[in-house]
Amino acid sequence: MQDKLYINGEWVTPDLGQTFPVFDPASEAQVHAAPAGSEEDINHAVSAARQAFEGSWRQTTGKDRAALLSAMADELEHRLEELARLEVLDNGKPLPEAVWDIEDTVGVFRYYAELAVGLDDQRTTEVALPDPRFRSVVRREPVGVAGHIIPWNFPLLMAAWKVAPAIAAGATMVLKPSELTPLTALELGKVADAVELPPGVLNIVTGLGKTAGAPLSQHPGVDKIAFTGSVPTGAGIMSACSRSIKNVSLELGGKSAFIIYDDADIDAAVEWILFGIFWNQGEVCSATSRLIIHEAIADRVHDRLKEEARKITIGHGMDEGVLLGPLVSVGQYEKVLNYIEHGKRSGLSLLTGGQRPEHLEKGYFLEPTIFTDVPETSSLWQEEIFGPVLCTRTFRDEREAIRLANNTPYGLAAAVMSQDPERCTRTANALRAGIVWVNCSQPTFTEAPWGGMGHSGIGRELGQWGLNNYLETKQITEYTSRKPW
Ligand code: TXE
Repeated sequence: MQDKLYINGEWVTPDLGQTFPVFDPASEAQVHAAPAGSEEDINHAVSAARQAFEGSWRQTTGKDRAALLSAMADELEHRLEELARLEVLDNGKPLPEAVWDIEDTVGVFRYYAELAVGLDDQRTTEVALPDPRFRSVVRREPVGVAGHIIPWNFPLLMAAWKVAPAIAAGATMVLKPSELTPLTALELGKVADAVELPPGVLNIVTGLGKTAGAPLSQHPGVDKIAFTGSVPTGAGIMSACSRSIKNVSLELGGKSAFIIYDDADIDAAVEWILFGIFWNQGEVCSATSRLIIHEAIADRVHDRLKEEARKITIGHGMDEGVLLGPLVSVGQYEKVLNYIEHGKRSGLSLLTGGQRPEHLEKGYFLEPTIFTDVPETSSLWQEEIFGPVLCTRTFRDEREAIRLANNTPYGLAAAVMSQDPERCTRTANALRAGIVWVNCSQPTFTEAPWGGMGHSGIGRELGQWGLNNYLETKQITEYTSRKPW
């Protein structure tokens, strides 16, 4: 495990020599003292990124950067098992899910390697003008120095969603991982070393939000901030970015709805519903945490959900067969428990769960929890809980289902299930969400845009959209006529 920051291609001790503790959420034991970067370290990292950006990195072709991205993908793939285990130790998630994360991370690096090659051909495109005396071309140039502030629910994958497209575009960057899960992000520094990524292109400063994240978002030498995390922190970052008019993209929380119509295949729906809320402990921004069920099938769906939720194996992420690990931290555990207690105190009907599993005395474990008939005004219905807690309500007709689904400030994702394709399309078109899943929930493809509306954020990651986050658009217009203007 790394105990130094990665700045300008070197492993350096934090300026103040401080550390912060990293815990295994399954045992509650401290497993590492990670380097705590401060404003001075951020300044150092931003200057290294600026110097790299102004230097030979600027002259690299997409093909050059693609070779580096592919080499990073190979290196990550080579260390897949080790990185997945580190992710389990740090975040708590079950090992098979950590393996998916690292496989996806490898895929993201490979995908942006392809897009980087394509960029060489598309760097300059012609614009058709109505006046033949002029010729105009559009050049796509790297944004400059990017700041990446990322969360703890998919530690390495969230880093990859930002780092890979930024490298593809030719930007340089400072990555600030979450203080709850800094371990795998620091390993990216080792990957950069192994493939000889030029110094300063990727800098990694671990540390706390206030003392490392805030100086990064406020730094006037940073051209772009890409953030994934909570709404309040995102709002603060946006306001910090406004001071030096930085380009900003935000992927914030969600309270995504899952609508199930009366003609849906109930067995298939139950599987997707459980996966949509309980994978990764429900610590997923797109978790379909509000279930909106047609009243005619509500009893059947509830019975099946209760039966299946109780079969979910809870335990240490490294144990065979475990599907639900601990929540990431004591803070997150208390937050989720407070919502559950509030639900119980306010008389909500608890279908299943709602407490620590009896067989687990230590660790931030919780049973899969389902509240039914939750009022629209309840904080459990309106606010992001970010844990294994599902809230359900019934509806009578399509209009009511859509109104219920759209009635929160968020707009990240939504799911709809029905065997009627027209109804699915009508519903998908009417939902205010950046991602709509039809007859499924949660599948995420590197090629497709990811991001939300309303309080769920600004901009899109992944696919071509993710690359665009790190590109500026410049028009060059030339007067080509010999006649005087
Ligand atoms: O988030 P923060 P937290 C939601 C989820 C969760 C809640 C709180 O509901 O319960 O947020 O989690 C950095 N300037 N999501 O407290 O604070 C911080 O160090 C700059 C949804 O962990 O948003 C970390 O690197 N940076 C989400 C990152 O911001 C600051 C995933 C995220 O932390 C900062 C995670 C500051 N002032 C939580 N303060 C999703 N959209 O997937 C903190 N940070």
